This record gives sequence, C-alpha cells and structure tokens, in this order.
Amino acid sequence: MAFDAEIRQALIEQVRRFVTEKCIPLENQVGETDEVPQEIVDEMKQLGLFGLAVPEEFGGLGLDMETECLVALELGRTSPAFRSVAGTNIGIGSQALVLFGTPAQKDKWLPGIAAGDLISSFALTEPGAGSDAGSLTTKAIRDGDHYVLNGTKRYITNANKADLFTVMARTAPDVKGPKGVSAFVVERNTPGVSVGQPEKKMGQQGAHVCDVIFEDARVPVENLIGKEGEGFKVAMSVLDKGRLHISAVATGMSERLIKEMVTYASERVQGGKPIIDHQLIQALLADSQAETYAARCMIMDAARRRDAGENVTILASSAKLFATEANGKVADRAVQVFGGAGYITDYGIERFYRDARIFRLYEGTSQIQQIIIARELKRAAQADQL
Ligand code: COS
Repeated sequence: MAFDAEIRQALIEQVRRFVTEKCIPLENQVGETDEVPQEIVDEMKQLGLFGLAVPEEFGGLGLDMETECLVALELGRTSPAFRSVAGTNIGIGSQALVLFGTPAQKDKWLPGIAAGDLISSFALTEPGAGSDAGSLTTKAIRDGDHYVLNGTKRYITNANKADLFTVMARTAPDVKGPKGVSAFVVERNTPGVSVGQPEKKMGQQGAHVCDVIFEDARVPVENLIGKEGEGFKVAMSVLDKGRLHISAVATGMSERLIKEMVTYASERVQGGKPIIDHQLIQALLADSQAETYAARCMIMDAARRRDAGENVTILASSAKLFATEANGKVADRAVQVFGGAGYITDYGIERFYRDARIFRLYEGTSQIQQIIIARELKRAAQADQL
C-alpha cells in the first residue's frame, strides 16, 4: 500500500529542515573531527530516522521504498557521514531481520534498531572476499545449540558503534561458493567477537569502517536468519534494497552540488560577467542536471516497482550504476565550476568530491552492477521475458 501522501510530505519537509538547519552548518566540523556530534544523533533518533525501514509494529516508521528513497534523497543533501549514522540501521544492518527474521528475532531486536538504541551492521566482506562475496571463508560450525564462528570481516561500516551484526559465514566448509553460506545475527558482546580500529579513509569522515574478528565466538542456533545454506540469498536480497537506498543518497548529493554550482557560478564574475553566463560553464551545469534528473527518475521508478512486488534486481543495479557514476561526474564538475576554490578545503567542494568516491565501490562496485545487469538480461532472454 502506498504511504499516505500528506504524512510523506510532512516527513520529507521535516528531514529537509533538519539537514538544512542542523547538518549543513556542521559539515566542516564533522569533516575535521571525524565525529558526528551526539546531539545530532539524538535528534535523528527523535525524528525516527533509525527506524525508517522497520515496520510500525516494531516501533519503526515502516516506510515503503518510494518514501524511503525520498528521505534518502534529502539526507543525501549534506555530508554522507550524517546519513551513515543511521544508514546501517535503515538499510543493510536491519533488513535481513526485517525480510527473513523469525517473529522471535524481530521482537528481540527490531524495536531497539528502530529507536536507534541498537546499532546494526552488515558483515559480508572479508580480506579475500569483496566483489566475489560467495567465496567468503568465515566459518560457522554447528556445535550443539550453537554455531562457532571463526574468521575476519573487513571494511564493516559502523562496526565500532555496532551492537549487532548480520554476519554471513560458511556453515558447510566443504561446499564452495554461495551455497554453503548462512546468515546470522551476532551480538557485539558475544565472547570471541572483537572490532578493529577505524580505518583512515579518503572521505566520509564521521563514518567509520573497521575489521570485525570472530575467534571461537559461540552464537546460539536461534540467531540463524533464514535457513542454513541460504545466507547468500539473504545478503543479495538485502543488497537489492540497499543499492536503491545508496542510489538515492548519491543523487541527493548530486542535487546539493548542482545547487552549490549554480549559486557560485551566479556570483563569481570573470570576463565581465557571472561565470554562469559563460557557455562552457553552462554545459557543465546542464549535463549535471540532466544526469541527476535521469537518476532520480530511475530510482523512483525502481522503488515504486519494488513496492508493487516486482523483482527489482536489474533495476536496482541499473539505478546504482547510473546514479553513482553520474554523482562522480557531478562532483568532478563541481570542482571544475568552483575552479581553484573547488580545491580549497574551506569551500567544502573537495570534501564532497572525496565523499562521493565510495558510492561507486560499496554495496557492489559499478563493475559488479554491470555483471548483475548483464546476467539478468541473459536470464530474461532465456526465459523469453525480454
Ligand atoms: N536476490 C535473491 N537471490 C539472489 C540474488 C538476489 N539479488 N542474486 C543472486 N541470488 C541467488 C541466486 O539465485 C543463486 O541461487 P541459486 O543457486 O539457488 O540459483 C545464489 O544467490 C548465488 O547467486 P550467483 O550464482 O549469482 O552468485 P555469484 O557468486 O556468481 O555472484 C554476485 C553474484 C557477483 C552478484 C555477488 O557476489 C555480488 O553481489 N557481489 C558484490 C558483493 C557486494 O555488493 N559487496 C559489497 C559488500 S556490502 S557493503
């Protein structure tokens, strides 16, 4: 069922106000201190942002995908570190439970996730398993009423703040590839679970990624999400949704950068007129606008189709590929329009340029999206559904 239009509009306006009044003024500070202030986190809790994608019966807002994307577009209009605070709870950290959790698992964890009192995180990537996620080697060996986990996860967003992890681990070590993988909820305080120091990164200061290490960590069997051996499908379904969300965040950033470019180009005078009246600058603005508009349309179409129950694997990957590549171009053009100022920290444009770079990498690189799209096309052709 579509989300009530009036409630949706009120929510979007509230988020826009929060971004404009609270987040944007703190962008430089967050970039320099590498921390999002606690009062901002508290306000995000009050706004219900941690529970956007958790059903209402568990204390969340239970947004449909269309509304979630509209909110993500708004959150994208500031440093992505702000969105990242709640990002894993909204997306990849919570959705395995929402989509595949048992009633008991949902009762136990979703209310805390929705309130922002529990931070959830998604642990798929490993030192030797990135794009080839199905080759992961973290093991989960059944021992009575527990699985015993051993292995290392890498670049796990929000791991340093996480209370819960969705962990993909191999329950059938003799089975190679995706089929031997299962998904689990693992609580941070489980003996044998440790988290490494946050990595120093190119951008998105204020959002952190760390290793998560499992050494004989005993996880109760009731923490298995879905069936044994189906963890890879759980992960892929979660990513289908996550990829649409990330596309919206990246496109929100593109919209913000267009606004910054237009404002700056209207004020900056060269050759006796504002640079916005120079045609080569106009081309940079126009290409940015056309691509960003196309990305927005793709995202909203895919989101509506997901809400209508369609399989959106190919659409989500298409949106992620297009929207994040477009965002990379827009961020590059923003530096170009700002000229020397685009390279100077105080203007904030170089920070967006660095922040944007990860969108083409995480939740599947652009090349992985291309592979998924081509595979789905081939599959559809074989089923005579093209
Ligand atoms: N939804 C549901 N199930 C899916 C799925 C999806 N979107 N995509 C694949 N599956 C299922 C397949 O149907 C298959 O099941 P069956 O064997 O029963 O048919 C199973 O999962 C394995 O799929 P596949 O054969 O396509 O697996 P591959 O190992 O060939 O790899 C890719 C698939 C490349 C798509 C996958 O490894 C991937 O997405 N990699 C990128 C990972 C990523 O995004 N990492 C970022 C980390 S999170 S920030």
